[in-house]
Amino acid sequence: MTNHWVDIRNANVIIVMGGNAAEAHPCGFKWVTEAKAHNHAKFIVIDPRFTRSASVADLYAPIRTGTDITFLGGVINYLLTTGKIQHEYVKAYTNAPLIVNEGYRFEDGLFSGYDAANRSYDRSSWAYEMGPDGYAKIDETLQHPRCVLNLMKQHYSRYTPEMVTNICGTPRELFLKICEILAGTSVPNRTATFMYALGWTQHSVGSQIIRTAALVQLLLGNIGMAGGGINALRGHSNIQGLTDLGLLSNLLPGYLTLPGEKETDYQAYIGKRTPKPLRPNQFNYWSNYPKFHVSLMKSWFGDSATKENNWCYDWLPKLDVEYDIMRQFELMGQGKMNGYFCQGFNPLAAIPNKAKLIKGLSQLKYLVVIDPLATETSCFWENHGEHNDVAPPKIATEVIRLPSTCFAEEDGSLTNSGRWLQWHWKGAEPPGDAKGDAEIMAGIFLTLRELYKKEGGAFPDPLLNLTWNYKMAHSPHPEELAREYNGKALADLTDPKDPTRVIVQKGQQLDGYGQLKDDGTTACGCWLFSGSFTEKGNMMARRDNADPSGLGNTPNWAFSWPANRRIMYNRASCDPAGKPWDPNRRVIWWDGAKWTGIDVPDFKPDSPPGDGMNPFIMQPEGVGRLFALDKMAEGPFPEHYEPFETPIGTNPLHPKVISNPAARVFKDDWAMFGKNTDYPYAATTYRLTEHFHFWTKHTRLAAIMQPEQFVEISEELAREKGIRAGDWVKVRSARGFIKAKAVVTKRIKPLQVNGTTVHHVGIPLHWGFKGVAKSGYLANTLTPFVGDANSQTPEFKSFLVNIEKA
Ligand SMILES: Nc1nc2c(c(=O)[nH]1)N[C@H]1C(S)=C(S)[C@@H](COP(=O)(O)OP(=O)(O)OC[C@H]3O[C@@H](n4cnc5c(=O)[nH]c(N)nc54)[C@H](O)[C@@H]3O)O[C@H]1N2
Ligand SMILES: Nc1nc2c(c(=O)[nH]1)N[C@H]1C(S)=C(S)[C@@H](COP(=O)(O)OP(=O)(O)OC[C@H]3O[C@@H](n4cnc5c(=O)[nH]c(N)nc54)[C@H](O)[C@@H]3O)O[C@H]1N2
Ligand SMILES: [Mo]
Repeated sequence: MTNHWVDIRNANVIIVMGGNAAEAHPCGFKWVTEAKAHNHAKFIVIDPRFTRSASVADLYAPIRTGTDITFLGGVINYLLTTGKIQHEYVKAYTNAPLIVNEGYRFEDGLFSGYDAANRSYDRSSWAYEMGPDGYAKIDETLQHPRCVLNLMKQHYSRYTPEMVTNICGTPRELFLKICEILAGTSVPNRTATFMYALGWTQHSVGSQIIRTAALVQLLLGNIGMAGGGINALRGHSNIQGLTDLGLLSNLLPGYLTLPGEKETDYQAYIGKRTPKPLRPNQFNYWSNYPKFHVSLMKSWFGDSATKENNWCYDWLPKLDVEYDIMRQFELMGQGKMNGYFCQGFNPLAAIPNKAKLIKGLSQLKYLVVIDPLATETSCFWENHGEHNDVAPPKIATEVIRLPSTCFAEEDGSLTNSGRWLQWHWKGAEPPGDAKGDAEIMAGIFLTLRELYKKEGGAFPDPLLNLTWNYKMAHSPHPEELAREYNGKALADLTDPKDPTRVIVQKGQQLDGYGQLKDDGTTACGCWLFSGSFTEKGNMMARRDNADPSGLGNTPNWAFSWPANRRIMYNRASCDPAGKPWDPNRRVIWWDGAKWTGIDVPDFKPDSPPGDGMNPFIMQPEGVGRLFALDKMAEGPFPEHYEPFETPIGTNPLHPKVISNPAARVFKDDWAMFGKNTDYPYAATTYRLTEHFHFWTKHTRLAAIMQPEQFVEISEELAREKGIRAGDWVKVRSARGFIKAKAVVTKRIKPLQVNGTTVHHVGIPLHWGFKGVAKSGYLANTLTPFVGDANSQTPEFKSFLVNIEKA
């Protein structure tokens, strides 16, 4: 979230689109109710299904799955053609006036630079036109035909209300009504917030859907404002913490990135990640990259990391490709992977195309599962009749199960969607032989290190030199780990303005990442978390809910990364002169000498208004990007592409380019996509409040509340197919089938799309063959093996099925 949960209360308009917060985030959803009660906020839900969120909305609009870029592109077109944007904000705080390179083109669904053979783009023409002074060119009058605003107008002129209705199936009047309500927040003293989750991310164009919403928010001047922002509602209680700590294959902690295999030169690696400013006098935050990186390496490798050995740069793995979860299973299937560790992860249930997953797991030599429960993954080799029809004697994989605690059985911090690190305390002792995850990992590490010491082996250096200074080597305490993430001084640190004054003594915890150095005198395991465990103690354990501003930002409750900042990009909540756009939403302001306010300024604290410094300091040009330059795989402006399995079989905007031309598909998976002639219905998978994924079916009470697998269809489709409520139905895709009970509902309606009727089939995802609930099929028996071109998040939300009475 750019903002945070409590801040939703400050919004005038709330859009839940691509999510179902009432069901999947029932606790946080209370802030929507508060906004309605105290702020008379208008609450809008846009979803293929009339959800529990929709049931309390002021306005509900249906939409066909996978078409949100068209809807939001239509909103952009409405805002630009009616002029209902926050003009001063757009001109000063976005790249609207910057001029784009002459070589940039968009034609017939493709941007310039497309390489069909590799399904990827040469992105070099998606750039600014540079002036002789080395800075990007700008036209403050917004007249230049190639300034971003004019290219954007041209790009979205195709997204007319007629096109929106034709592609999304949303009735025209409803669409226009939503445009009008959103446009009402283009004035400085009204804001809208977008709350989204998987209904946006789980598409082959997921990242671009989110970007389209960000464009709407920038045009409306809603980023940086209390009650505004783009708010990703995260899933597992600590999934935000997972990405913050770099547990994706291409990341290091704090969103630093692993080198690629060609990046053998340390200086070149650092140089590439420390971009030069694109506008005069712009401060670029990533100029701090070397400080973060060197401090990370000092944290990991201590005295072994020296300037002379480039802080052990050669010890970092170098990536040939990204090892996302789909690639991992692709490699398993090709027999290129020997062993696999699953910690708190049940991929057989969670990843698309079950048949492909079973094939992969069956080819492993060994599989280690670290989990409190007997999951489907750990039991993939068991025969469960129609629900898991495998032949155990043919599977040679050795499966090792290590029983772990669950989060409630240990101390630690959870980072919520609003970026708050909140400390929690153990609620119960672990049962039986279960051990905490840290203890299990420590055990594996210490044993491996011992083996390397005794027997040697290829490349032992990083293992033998890893810092491991815990009181109990076999079981690091969560507080010890948290202190490492915060970071400490390795030498006395002095005040840059007065070198005789020591501000942090050698060995002490740092106050925040502002104190990090690139000379080896600081260690820090994750710069974003610096400030969370200082000499004053555990900031994550703070529980003071005082709210002096009345805007709900409670600065002494837990710790919010970065730097305890509650609203990101908050410099943009003030006009260029440093005065808050809205006197009732004063977040920060310029007091004549410095930036101050009720939040930690997201800006250089002493940089006065008018000195050329722009508010989005994470970008080298300092402004919000309407045009993304080379950052996205499929283009600098979001464009509508159909799901890989489309119920209309064409793309009405450009029939020659139907689906995302830059999405990765493995060779054998092309043949596994279904056509609308065989599988005519649009399917989508989702959650129910009563279950959490695939593990609450192991608890009796949850199993009683939702005992049995079902799918949802409209009354119209039921009639067409002769299906009655409660009938057993068979749902088939090109990858397999499931059987479930039919729920026939008014909450799903057929939509008129591009001259045909599109029916949706709704598939809750919680069932499987382990646990105490009635055994069922894994929903991911049906889903296709393709993901978002940038994040590789699978397309779980839009695929094709057929349905018949079983
Ligand atoms: N009770 C419970 N809560 C949970 C979870 C759980 O399993 N159970 N899981 C947690 C996790 S890990 C996550 S990631 C979150 C997920 O939170 P959500 O994303 O809110 O959950 P979903 O139910 O997967 O999907 C949300 C909605 O997206 C809609 N949708 C599908 N396709 C589209 C589309 O193309 N456009 C639009 N506009 N909407 C679409 C679906 O109809 C559905 O109502 O929930 C978390 N909370
Ligand atoms: N079709 C379809 N598929 C989906 C989705 C969808 O919307 N549609 N959503 C996707 C999403 S967003 C998600 S997040 C995934 C979820 O997929 P998973 O994360 O694989 O699902 P969970 O059942 O939450 O699995 C977590 C496992 O962690 C274990 N666990 C709990 N606490 C601890 C602990 O402290 N330590 C350890 N070691 N284990 C613990 C649980 O017992 C459980 O088995 O599913 C994805 N798959
Ligand atoms: Mo998730």
